[in-house]
Amino acid sequence: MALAGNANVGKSVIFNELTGLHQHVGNWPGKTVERAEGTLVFGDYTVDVLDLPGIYSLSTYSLEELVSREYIAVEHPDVLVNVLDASALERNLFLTVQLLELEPHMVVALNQVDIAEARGIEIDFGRLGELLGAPVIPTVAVKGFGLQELMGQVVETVERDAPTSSPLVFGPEVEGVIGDLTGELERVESPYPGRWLAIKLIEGDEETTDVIYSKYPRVRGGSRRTWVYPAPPPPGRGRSPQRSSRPGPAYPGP
Ligand SMILES: Nc1nc2c(ncn2[C@@H]2O[C@H](COP(=O)(O)OP(=O)(O)OP(=O)(O)O)[C@@H](O)[C@H]2O)c(=O)[nH]1
Ligand SMILES: [Mg+2]
Repeated sequence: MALAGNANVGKSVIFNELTGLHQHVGNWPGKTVERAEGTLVFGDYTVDVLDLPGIYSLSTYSLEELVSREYIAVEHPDVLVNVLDASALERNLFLTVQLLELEPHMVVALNQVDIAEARGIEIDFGRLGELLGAPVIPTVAVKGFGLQELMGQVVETVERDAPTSSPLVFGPEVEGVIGDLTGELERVESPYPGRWLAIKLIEGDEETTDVIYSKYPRVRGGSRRTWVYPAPPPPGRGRSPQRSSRPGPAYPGP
């Protein structure tokens, strides 16, 4: 299983609580990003746990984002545990929606519910789980609260071979464009879901447009409408210097 989420949500506390001394910390191959892996025994299972770097989106503005999205798309962890800060749900769910687009087997750890409660925030986690199409387990990692339940849900997800979580559905106009593009992308060999590639092309995601248009110019030429607008970087977030001088991707890219 892999732990993914924003920075400071409690991923490493959960990782440490689960794996204790059975850890190995190194770097991702060829990258300056830390890779922490560990194991725990839960019931009949020995579970490998990977603590992914804290990220806010799955664009490729940082090495951390690139490492995370390639890992999830290419290595397909049996279960992706998305750790959320319950006291800042709206901000945290921005990443959740993007993770769902990679169509993983997802379980949500709704962490820091103690802080949320102290601020008077009540979350209907059952309803949240229904809306996301993924089980949501409330946790207070620093007290170890909810972690047994979390692991129970992780194991259950594997045992019943649960269907992968589904991406959220956009409005009809956007869905129409995604549908057209996904059709064009059918022949594209990629570890990423076709729908994900379509969304990234619409967003003007640099990594995806570079790879797809150089290898498959037909996708650009064959489409009935023009829908790829070069997306400017979000304000204050230029491309990181690390990113432009990074060695080739560990994976072949989309
Ligand atoms: N009150 C409270 N504090 C928590 C909880 N979980 C984690 N924390 C605190 O939140 C802070 C961040 O926890 P980390 O585990 O380092 O967060 P992280 O997600 O690994 O952060 P990055 O490695 O930067 O991505 C620490 O000070 C923890 O003690 C929780 O459930 N309740
Ligand atoms: Mg951490």
